[in-house]
Amino acid sequence: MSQAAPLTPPLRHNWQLEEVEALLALPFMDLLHRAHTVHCAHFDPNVVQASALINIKTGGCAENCGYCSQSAHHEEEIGLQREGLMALAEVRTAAEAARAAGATRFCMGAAWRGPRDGDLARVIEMIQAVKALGMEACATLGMLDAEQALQLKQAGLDYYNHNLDTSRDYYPQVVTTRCYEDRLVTLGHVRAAGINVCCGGILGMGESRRDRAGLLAELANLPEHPQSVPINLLVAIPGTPLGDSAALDIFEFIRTIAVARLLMPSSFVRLSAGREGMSDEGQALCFFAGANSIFYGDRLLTTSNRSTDRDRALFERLGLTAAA
Ligand code: SAM
Ligand code: DTB
Ligand code: SF4
Repeated sequence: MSQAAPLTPPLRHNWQLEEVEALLALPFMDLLHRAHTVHCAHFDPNVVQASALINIKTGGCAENCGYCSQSAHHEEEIGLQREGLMALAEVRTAAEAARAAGATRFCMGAAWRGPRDGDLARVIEMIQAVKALGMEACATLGMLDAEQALQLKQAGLDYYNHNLDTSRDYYPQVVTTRCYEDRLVTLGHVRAAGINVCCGGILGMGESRRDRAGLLAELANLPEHPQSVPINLLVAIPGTPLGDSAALDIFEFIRTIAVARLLMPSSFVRLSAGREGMSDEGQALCFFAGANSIFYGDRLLTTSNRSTDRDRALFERLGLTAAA
């Protein structure tokens, strides 16, 4: 007698590019059905985790990421005002407001290639302040060495965000001041320090479906699946090298969310940047396909996010609740 397939098969770390491409190419309804089934086996599909985001240091970054408004390389085209590291009291006030609005995690982003030691000491105070409010703390500060990752862990940091952004092949089209391996090395330090990894990418940068498959395979084939997988839709910022990118078909975006759910069934998949321009129906399909986390609050880093009022209304209409 043949045995029924287990509902939650063991997590895989050996995905072949062709397998992932085949999943992306499934008929849309089949793909969503499969992804939703896997989602329900691992999570309550009506609960969405909400993270607030704050930019604690703005602009003047040494890296040349083509999507980013904060790179010093395209500063003149954008005209973004540089701002130094935010004061501790201001960060604490923002975290209190985010908690009052319903966010459970507070994510602090800094436009650095990596933190200097003096910077890190100040970020550590911010992490401690966020933790003292009873919130989870997340930071995204660029590249870390092993010692810096350990210091952040000791400070109580719950998550470190460090995205692979796209496939290994397409990466040099997006950024040339660092390489894929640099990202993987930092991710290794974060993992070794025992901090949860938040790692995903950006869609809609002119990459092919094969590149999207490549990104998902890289993420799923890491030694551990990232605990959190942010899938950003490019916010095309005028003046950035990718500011004129053609909009990605929303169904292609939803397919990628669904395949992220299939490959990394027990990870949180975050429907990240780009929600402001997305329809309610598009977002509802993302949640159905397995997205179960969002950035919540009126701002992302340098651009606006969908308003909390609109998010509350959408949750109400869909019967979704924010994770406590
Ligand atoms: N400097 C750090 C780094 O690059 O890791 C942390 C901040 S950086 C802005 C965090 C992430 O935001 C990037 O890795 C990228 O995936 C995402 N991001 C930045 N600009 C974006 C944009 N215009 N649209 C979508 N995602 C974006
Ligand atoms: C992530 O994956 N997306 C967030 C967060 N991690 C730090 C950033 C989105 C930035 C969107 C463009 C901006 O506001 O500058
Ligand atoms: Fe700097 Fe991060 Fe922006 Fe790249 S994405 S330019 S590393 S702030």
